Amino acid sequence: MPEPWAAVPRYRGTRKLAPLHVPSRHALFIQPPRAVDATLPLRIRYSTDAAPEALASFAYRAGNGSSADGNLLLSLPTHDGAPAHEHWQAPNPVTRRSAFGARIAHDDTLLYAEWSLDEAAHGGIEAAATEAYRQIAVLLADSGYPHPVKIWHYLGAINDGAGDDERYRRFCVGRAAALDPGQPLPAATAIGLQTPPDRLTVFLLAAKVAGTRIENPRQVPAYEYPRAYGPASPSFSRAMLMPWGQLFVSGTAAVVGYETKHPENTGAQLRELALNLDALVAKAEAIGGRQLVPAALKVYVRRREDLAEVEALAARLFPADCPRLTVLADISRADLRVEVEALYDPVTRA
Ligand code: 3EB
Repeated sequence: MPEPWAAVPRYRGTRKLAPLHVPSRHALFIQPPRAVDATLPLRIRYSTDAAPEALASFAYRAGNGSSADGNLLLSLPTHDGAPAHEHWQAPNPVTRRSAFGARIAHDDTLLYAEWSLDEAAHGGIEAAATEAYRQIAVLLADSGYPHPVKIWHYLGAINDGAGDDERYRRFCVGRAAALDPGQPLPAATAIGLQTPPDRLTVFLLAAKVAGTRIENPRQVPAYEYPRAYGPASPSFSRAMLMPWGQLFVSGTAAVVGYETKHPENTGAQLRELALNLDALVAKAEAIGGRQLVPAALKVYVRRREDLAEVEALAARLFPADCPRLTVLADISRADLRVEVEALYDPVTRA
């Protein structure tokens, strides 16, 4: 039996990216020339070394435990198995402290906060999510950075449990319980560590100024997903466009409308989510009036056996000069095999 995605036509090096209905604007040949503005409030870099001066740093490797170098360790193996670091760099000096139950770092524009909650000590994933969001609410109210830009959530065994007992769905219930109905929702990523349930890791990027929430014209807003996807719909917006022009894109998967597309075809899911990114970015460009280019992409792949395929396809779909990290991870919906989160920069005009 050929692998299911073997049926997907390959890109032949012609000017069209088969088999998308429209060629992805991420393809190299339609990228505008890159002009990176070093004064942007956040730059994301992937490297093999630590960066102690960064606003935030994450270490990616397999296994549990904490990172020896002060970075937050995320138990996500990289696509080639080599340890990797992600750095969020701010243009100005960073101040660090512990407050609101979190490790905090901030400069004049952005605040980063990081929580690690022991699930068992809080009475399970649902209660831990509620507690995390209570602490986030206090931080937003009292820190001087009142506007959430994006929130990341990492938990083990995310798809364990049947139906409404699935751990991701319980997480969504716990999160929703701590939010006021109608509250504007930030961008988000929710990802499963391929480890046993242990700690809920949450990190928050908050700003002094408010962004504009962007929804995807190809997707039903996640906070309006039908009941079949869980007792509480996922509380996030598809992207947040900041006044300085950067676009923070939520974890984006092959969800069209509210349904998963190509549940058996990893390559087709990656192509479909690239179309979702295209549509979302086009909407943000129309609203913001500035052209956007991808500045950092993180690719989450569920199945180890798909890593090589996804890496090869991602290399064709996304510009070669955009930093990209591919890691092995579980995705919040059991039938999703791949998800991409991204930061886009505004194109600076010469
Ligand atoms: C989706 O489109 C994919 O629960 O915070 C992506 C990003 C997803 C964030 C979240 C979930 C979350 O529904 C899943």
